[in-house]
Amino acid sequence: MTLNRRTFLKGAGVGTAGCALSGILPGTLAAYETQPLNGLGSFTHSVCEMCSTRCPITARVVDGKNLSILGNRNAKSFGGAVCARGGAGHSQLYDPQRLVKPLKRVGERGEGKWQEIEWDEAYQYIATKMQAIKEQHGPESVAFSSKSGSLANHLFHLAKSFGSPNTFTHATTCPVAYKVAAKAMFGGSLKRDLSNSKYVINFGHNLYEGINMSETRGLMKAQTEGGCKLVVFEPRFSIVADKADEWHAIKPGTDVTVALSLCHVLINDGLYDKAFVERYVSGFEEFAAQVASYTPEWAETISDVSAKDIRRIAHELAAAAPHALVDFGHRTTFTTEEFDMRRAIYAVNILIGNLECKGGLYMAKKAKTYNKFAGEHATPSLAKASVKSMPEIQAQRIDAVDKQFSMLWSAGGIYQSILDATLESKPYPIRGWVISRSNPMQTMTDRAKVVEAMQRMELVVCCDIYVSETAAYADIILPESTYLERDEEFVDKSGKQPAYYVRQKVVETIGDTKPSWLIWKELAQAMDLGQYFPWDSIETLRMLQTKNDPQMYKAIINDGYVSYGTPLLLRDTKAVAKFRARHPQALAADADGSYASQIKFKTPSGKIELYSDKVEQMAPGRGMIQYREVTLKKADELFFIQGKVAVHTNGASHAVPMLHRLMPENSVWIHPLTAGLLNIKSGDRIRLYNDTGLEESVAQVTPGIRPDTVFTYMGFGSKNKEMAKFHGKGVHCGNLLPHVTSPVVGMNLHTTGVKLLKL
Ligand SMILES: Nc1nc2c(c(=O)[nH]1)N[C@H]1C(S)=C(S)[C@@H](COP(=O)(O)OP(=O)(O)OC[C@H]3O[C@@H](n4cnc5c(=O)[nH]c(N)nc54)[C@H](O)[C@@H]3O)O[C@H]1N2
Ligand SMILES: Nc1nc2c(c(=O)[nH]1)N[C@H]1C(S)=C(S)[C@@H](COP(=O)(O)OP(=O)(O)OC[C@H]3O[C@@H](n4cnc5c(=O)[nH]c(N)nc54)[C@H](O)[C@@H]3O)O[C@H]1N2
Ligand code: SF4
Ligand SMILES: [Mo]
Repeated sequence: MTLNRRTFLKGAGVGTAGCALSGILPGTLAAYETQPLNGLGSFTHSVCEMCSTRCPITARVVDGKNLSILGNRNAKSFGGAVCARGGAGHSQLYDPQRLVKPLKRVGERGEGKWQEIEWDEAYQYIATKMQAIKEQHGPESVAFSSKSGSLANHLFHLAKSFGSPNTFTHATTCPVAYKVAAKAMFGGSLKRDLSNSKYVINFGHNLYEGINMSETRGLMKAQTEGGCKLVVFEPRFSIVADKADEWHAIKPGTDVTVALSLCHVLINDGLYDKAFVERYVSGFEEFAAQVASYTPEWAETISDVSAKDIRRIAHELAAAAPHALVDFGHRTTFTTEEFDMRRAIYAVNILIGNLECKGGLYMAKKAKTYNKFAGEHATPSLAKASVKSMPEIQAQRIDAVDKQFSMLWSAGGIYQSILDATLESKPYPIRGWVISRSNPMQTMTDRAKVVEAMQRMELVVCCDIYVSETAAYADIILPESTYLERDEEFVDKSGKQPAYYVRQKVVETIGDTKPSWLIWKELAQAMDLGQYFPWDSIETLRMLQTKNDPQMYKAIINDGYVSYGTPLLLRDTKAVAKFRARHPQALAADADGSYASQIKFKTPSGKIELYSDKVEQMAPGRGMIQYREVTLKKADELFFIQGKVAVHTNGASHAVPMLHRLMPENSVWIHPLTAGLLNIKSGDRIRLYNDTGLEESVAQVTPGIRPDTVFTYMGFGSKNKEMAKFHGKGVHCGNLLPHVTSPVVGMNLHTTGVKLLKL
């Protein structure tokens, strides 16, 4: 039997009666046959989605079947490689547990009783419920959430068409603090030139496990080829710590003291880049006065990092400047004071003047900026396919209750405010929740609250590729085609030079699944909102995007990833010389051969702001960076911290057969001293508990962690019985973390206290 759309559709027609959990779940791929592989095959360029890093890939297909996945060689910084998860894409594609048919809940929420239904029935059901909520409570009572990325825009477009302002990405559970901090100080986001750095200070950026192919390879290249020194502050001996020149077992949540004391030494010992500060920075005097008391000796008392080491590291960093950087991290949920933690990190970078230098921090050069410098239309840009006369939305967002958060709404909103709104009517209840490519039951905090909020809703819709823990509580599950089965729009991937890439269908769609852009369009049509979705296909959207340049369309389709021009760092005279040689009409360089005089910041003062009036007005008392004590645990508890593991993605990949075999469960890292006191040995079953919840797993006794801290890889312990393979295996971190919203950046908090018990 051939594995094609026709046979799947045929197969999907059978067994549509409601059934409980018994072996094979309706709507999954389990019942379908596969066939042996032969032949050489063809290659398709596309984009990985095994995690949200979304690396450019090239997939090999034989007889219509995806065999293997490599990195797209046209994207140089990715080195033609993928990580273990990226290489396991076909294992997800052909996983028998994958969804291939819409499901309707026929039991209680979370009971696990499902019935396969047709798409039209699913749309009708959702549309009727959404209309009823809209009429009774207003469209704002429906929230829409999705992991950020191109497909989020389609869901959010549906939200706007429907009239709801309540759209959320995962941002407050992941990166938003470093983004808001950069916005406050530089007026926009920054990138790091890891591969050219000679000295990197890393505060828990887990790049050799929490993988981003380009950055991970960048750091590897710097260390192995460029002689870069890597200094790591981490409460545990992570792989990055293992590969570092120095590992300092910092106390969780105290990194800000070390960053601030680095600033203290740079200023006090006259090591900072005075010319840079004079030219680009405002608020230096106030900042210098602020850090005067933040000595390394002070930092040592809080962080357990030796003052002598901090002084030495500050001197080494200054000696390597400007080809050096302090990494601002990725997941920024270690404390409730992440805003100042990330601002303190940027402050060190500012003091060593690494902006727009090789090995430092830089701003992305999108087509508009690049062409301005080039003095010609050197690079085509993508147009936006916008729709005129969208409905006007009157209602306020549920998270727009306090102006201290006003820098983050455009960055995705406060995701967990759905809990406050639904459970406490703050400021009004959410009654319907449309979720796509997001698993808050596992990845937001306080699982019990997420369950309670979902139980209170009149409608929960989940679009996923598996019955995720969240989908298990939905009324309707909409099965999206996996990334290897769908076409998407062109995406801007610019870094030091403009670049674009595209996701293209690698194999024919399996089963009765659809890409989410089509799902949201068809749902809109079911609610008579079709006029807001005038495009009929992804091809139309791509053509609208590239309407000014058909060549660009062809280039991206053919190569999968296309970069234009030459890398541009504005204060790197070699890069500027190369750029000017390439573009004869380019702007004249400064006397020193750089474009230093052209650097602009979109802050109120037009400078880099160490002190921010805007922040002071938004959140009184917070204009200046400062240390604030935070309490993350009770005195008799241990710090509980988490991180990514190289072979899994958050809570998403645990069913994928190849990855499941590599790591089916997480264990809990415990220091021998702590374990000894509790009579715990490696392999013992243990309980972790606190005021929020209780979890059980296996102990792993290791000196690679502080005695006051326990660690586990996140994403395990899923409690939905549909996924029998990993149900209940390991610690469910979200079940131990309290529901918290941090000031200014609105972040979730992923560090808390736990007690241990040997079982
Ligand atoms: N305790 C704790 N919590 C955390 C973290 C932590 O370290 N500790 N990390 C945080 C971080 S950094 C992040 S980014 C978030 C991640 O939070 P989420 O984005 O919620 O988590 P994921 O597990 O990455 O993916 C969400 C869902 O997407 C589904 N999915 C995968 N591919 C597709 C697709 O092509 N289409 C559709 N529709 N669905 C798909 C998966 O099956 C999964 O159910 O979690 C945060 N939560
Ligand atoms: N393999 C894999 N790769 C991924 C992902 C994945 O799920 N799996 N997810 C992607 C996503 S969504 C993201 S956001 C990135 C995440 O990228 P990172 O943020 O780099 O990764 P994490 O592992 O979440 O966490 C950070 C590290 O911080 C340490 N840590 C915890 N508390 C503290 C503290 O107070 N101070 C210090 N200094 N360190 C602390 C943890 O031990 C952990 O090693 O990875 C991306 N890449
Ligand atoms: S880091 Fe790995 S899983 Fe994530 S997008 Fe890249 S190749 Fe895929
Ligand atoms: Mo993340």
